[in-house]
Amino acid sequence: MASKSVVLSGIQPTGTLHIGNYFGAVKNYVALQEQYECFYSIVDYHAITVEHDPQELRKNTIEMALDLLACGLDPQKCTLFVQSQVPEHTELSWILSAVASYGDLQRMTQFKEKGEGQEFVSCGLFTYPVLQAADILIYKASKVPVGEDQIQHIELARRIARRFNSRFGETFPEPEVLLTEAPRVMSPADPTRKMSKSLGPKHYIALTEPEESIREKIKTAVTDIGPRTPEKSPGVANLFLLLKLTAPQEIYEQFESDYATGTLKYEPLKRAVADYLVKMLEPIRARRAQLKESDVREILHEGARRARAVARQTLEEARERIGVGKLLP
Ligand code: AQP
Repeated sequence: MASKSVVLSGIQPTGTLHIGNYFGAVKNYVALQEQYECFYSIVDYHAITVEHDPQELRKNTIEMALDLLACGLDPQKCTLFVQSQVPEHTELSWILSAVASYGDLQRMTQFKEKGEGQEFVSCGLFTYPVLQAADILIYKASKVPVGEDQIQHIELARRIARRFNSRFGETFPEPEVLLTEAPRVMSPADPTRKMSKSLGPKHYIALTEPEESIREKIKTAVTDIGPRTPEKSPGVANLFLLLKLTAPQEIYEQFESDYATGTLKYEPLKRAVADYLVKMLEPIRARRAQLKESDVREILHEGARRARAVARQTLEEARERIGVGKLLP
């Protein structure tokens, strides 16, 4: 029997999951575990490339696992683990840094955005995409479910794999990006920018956010700034996207038709978006409330054990290929 294709994705424990992360990536994680060999990593070593609080990081790592399990990750169907528990990632990252181009890293927009205006920019923030390539390639993953903002990093991982393979022999598959129908959910407060935690609380809606706060953020979401045009403004398009993702199709179509005929009022649109979003989040919150932290720690421990068994083999192969294998037979 042919073995299943491997899927890998990572998520940073930098706070709570927001609906951008959910619709852009995590929803896909849940669907893919039914079909593929999936490795999902809470990438704590990525989170230390910007200033962080060690206590918060420890807490957020467990919180992120709780969020992911509440969203529907099933430890019987996928391997969920914390990146730093599989130190093979960082060793492979060093090996890959020898075939990663400095020029390519300089072109990474996320590095430019996160480093811009900062007094101190760490070397880790610059080399972060190489560790990300190692996260993927160490499982020989061929599919990577991510949001649109990560496409450039996955393309870099492909180039790194290609260069390694051409210098040292075929070792890594070139991973491809898997996008959802919502690869870029925008901020309600500034719909020209992606929903993101680092912009501040107005700019994201957390999965665990209280209902009133969700309703308030949708109610005050930016819509049209100028006169209404046939093409939706970014804010209106974002509200329609959220409605499409959460409401029954006929409801969505009704609002679309009202928009097309120029009869749409934003107030009922926003009310519908908030209602369906709150409804969609209910089972996730309910599952999260049932989860026990001690069980989650066990799941992560077992996940790291399984991930390590695979990662160790690939690392050994890469070491052999570059000429730093075992000294004794
Ligand atoms: N707005 C988004 N729309 C769609 N997908 C998104 N992702 C992030 N934001 C959006 C996807 O979520 C996954 C996890 O991303 P991450 O671990 O890189 O989280 P993040 O980028 O730190 O989340 P934030 O809130 O967006 O953080 P900052 O503010 O630091 O940039 C990835 O697959 C990502 O593409």
